[in-house]
Amino acid sequence: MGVLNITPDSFSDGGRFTVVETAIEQALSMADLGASIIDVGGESTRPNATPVSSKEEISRVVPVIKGIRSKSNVAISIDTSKPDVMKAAVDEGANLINDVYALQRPGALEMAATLGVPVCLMHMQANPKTMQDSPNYLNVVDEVSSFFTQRIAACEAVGITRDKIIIDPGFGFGKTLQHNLSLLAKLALFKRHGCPILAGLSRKSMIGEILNKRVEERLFGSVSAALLAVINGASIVRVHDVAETADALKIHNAVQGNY
Ligand code: 7PM
Repeated sequence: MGVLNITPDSFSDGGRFTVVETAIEQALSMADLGASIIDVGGESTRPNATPVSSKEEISRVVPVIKGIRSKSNVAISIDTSKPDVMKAAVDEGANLINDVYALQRPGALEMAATLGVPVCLMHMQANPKTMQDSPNYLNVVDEVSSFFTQRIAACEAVGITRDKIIIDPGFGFGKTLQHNLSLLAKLALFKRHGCPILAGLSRKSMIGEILNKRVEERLFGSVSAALLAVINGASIVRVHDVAETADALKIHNAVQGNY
């Protein structure tokens, strides 16, 4: 899964046409380099990011989803927590809902059920503003696992069957470095839920902390972490550096007998 952020600040220019055209090109390039899913997001999850209305979020993502869909059959994931953004995106051809709130915002669960596409349920402690203030768990693996049990049950209660659910421990979302390392080390335990596991580690501060490197220096750490996640049971890795990660995973696949 390749990350595509469509926030005006994520492109140097800022003119709408340029933003949309650049985003579409970037998506097609990631697909070309080996991404099978493009994760399109119109609102930043950054702690101090200004909140975006659903109207604004739709106006950012819809032209990009339209453009990708008109030129490619690559799977598109919509990174949102808002029901009306989910609908607008799926109506334009998005194939998956990626929600860092795990469908806990009002109306999200029902909308996802109505739209009938697969969903990614990510674990987060607290919210993006406060999550890194004082992450606290008795046992992070157990607590994240019971969260999945609860959210999968909530999904099933509205008719989202388990075969449409992907689970994600939410690296960096209300977790210290030690919490993140425990989750990565024990990732295989989440297989008991019977859902594919998604892992997003790309360029995250846990890698920066271990290596003492700035975000633009985290490529090798990110590729290593993605490979480890796959070895430990992840089916999908959410990454910025598609070509480099694809190389690492091709080596893994070859060793697994798929060369
Ligand atoms: C600030 C904070 C900027 C967090 C960017 C981020 C994930 C995700 C993100 C993830 C799933 C980032 C994150 N991370 N969706 N969206 N899993 N499912 O580093 O780990 O990309 S945003």
